[in-house]
Amino acid sequence: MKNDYHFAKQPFCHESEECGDTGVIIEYDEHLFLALVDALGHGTIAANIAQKALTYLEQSYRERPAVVLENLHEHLKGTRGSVAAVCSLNCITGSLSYSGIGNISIKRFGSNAESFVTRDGILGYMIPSPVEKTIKLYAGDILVMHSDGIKDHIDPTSFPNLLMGNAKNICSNVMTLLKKENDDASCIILRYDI
Ligand SMILES: [Mn+2]
Repeated sequence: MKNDYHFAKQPFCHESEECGDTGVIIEYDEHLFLALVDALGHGTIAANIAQKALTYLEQSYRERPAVVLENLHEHLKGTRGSVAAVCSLNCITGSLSYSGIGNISIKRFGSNAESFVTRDGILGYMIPSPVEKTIKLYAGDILVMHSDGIKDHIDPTSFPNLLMGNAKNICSNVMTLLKKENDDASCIILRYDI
């Protein structure tokens, strides 16, 4: 088992500014927990919500994705709220469970190019019951999770080298080539291998 993953975030104005996007990747037993959060708005208030979410996620990585989102919703009540995507991967079998609330993307490239559907809502404010689905990743698949600060249409044919190289390279390509001008941006890349 050798997985390659990377997380990057960038505030929309200046490098030094606080970011309302955040993410975490935690490896445990034979599993990988990946979560991405985009707090509403930007600047200090959003960064504080993102930090609050991160603190929760760092303690909850063993839970199933839908449960994580339900609990994160409770945890963020009283704040402006956030959207989030959560994945849990069994690194041995390639079984990937995912759940998402709000405008945040989970995509797979490789054996099959597809975008996974998240449900509308704002964690901390109002959400439907999170739906959790499970798919299978195959060796060579690339999982891309990104906030809406990244252009939604990732077309590898317009950027032939976009998904080339290791996870860190891909993450850097996505942040450089697809970042929008007017929002915080974040991205998690996982290259699945067995
Ligand atoms: Mn955003």
